[in-house]
Amino acid sequence: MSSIMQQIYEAIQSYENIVILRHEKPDPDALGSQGGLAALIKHNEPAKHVVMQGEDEPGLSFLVSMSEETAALLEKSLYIICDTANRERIDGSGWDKAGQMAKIDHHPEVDVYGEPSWVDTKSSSTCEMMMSFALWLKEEKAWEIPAEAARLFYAGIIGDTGRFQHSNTTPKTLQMAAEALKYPIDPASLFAGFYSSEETLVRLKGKVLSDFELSANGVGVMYLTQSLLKEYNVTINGSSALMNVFADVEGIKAWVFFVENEDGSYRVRLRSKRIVINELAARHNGGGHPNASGAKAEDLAETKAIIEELNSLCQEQQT
Ligand SMILES: [Mn+2]
Repeated sequence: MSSIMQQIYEAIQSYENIVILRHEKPDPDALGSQGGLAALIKHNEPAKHVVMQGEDEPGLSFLVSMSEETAALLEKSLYIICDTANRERIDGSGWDKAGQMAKIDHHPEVDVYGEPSWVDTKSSSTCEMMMSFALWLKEEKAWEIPAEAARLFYAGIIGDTGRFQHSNTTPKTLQMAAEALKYPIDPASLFAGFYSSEETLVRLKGKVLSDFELSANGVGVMYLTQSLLKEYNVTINGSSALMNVFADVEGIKAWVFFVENEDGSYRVRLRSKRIVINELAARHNGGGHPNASGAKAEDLAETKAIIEELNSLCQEQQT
């Protein structure tokens, strides 16, 4: 059997119409793998009709924009799905009617789909896989790597490794990033796009860092009241960017933001390092992941109850 890269190459060769999709609420790895692969194919196979589909992500518009045109002739199209573990999360339509559907991803395989399916959970990011695919195409098929593809693959690697800080960073990750950097991609402008924020948000961040409370059990608490949000001119949605600003304080196990709604109730944003918090969230009209959940509190009394429950969870687990 030929290598997985050869199989994906052959799939690309077999179709004139290629639609590239990724998961909903895209992050830099999703957009980078989608946009970079599109740039790579367009550059080397200019006769092919390549379409990127999905909702645009306003905060990441400096990376790539989706195609204006829609896909034609679904049954004669190859769909390539990037960075998406399960079909439920695919952002875009028509893939269920595609002539062929391929998967390229690094998440644990919760939903087996795609022919061929290239899943490498040891890769930091789908973009790391894409960069190695690009190098293989260069070596084996004499393809060129356009700078735009290298820029987008680099962006995805940065995104999923947190600038090479997370434990998913391997020697291969750094090698692929180094290969991308051989092209004129201006990483400084990428960093500016990722990490610059509005002044109002930076000022509120200062307020949060000075005012959050940390209990002896390792529970961090911050209230964002209506008056505070108005004073700092930050919206409820905008304030979600502050979720992790004190997550690195020594001794913290879980943390919560109570964001006051206009009617005096609260949005509850919960995070934890290890303890499981989604059951607590479910008891307060919410839910989510074991370490990242959301809930609702009717009033101040319910926020106090949540703080107490979090403290007992953290006290139970003294690790
Ligand atoms: Mn990813």
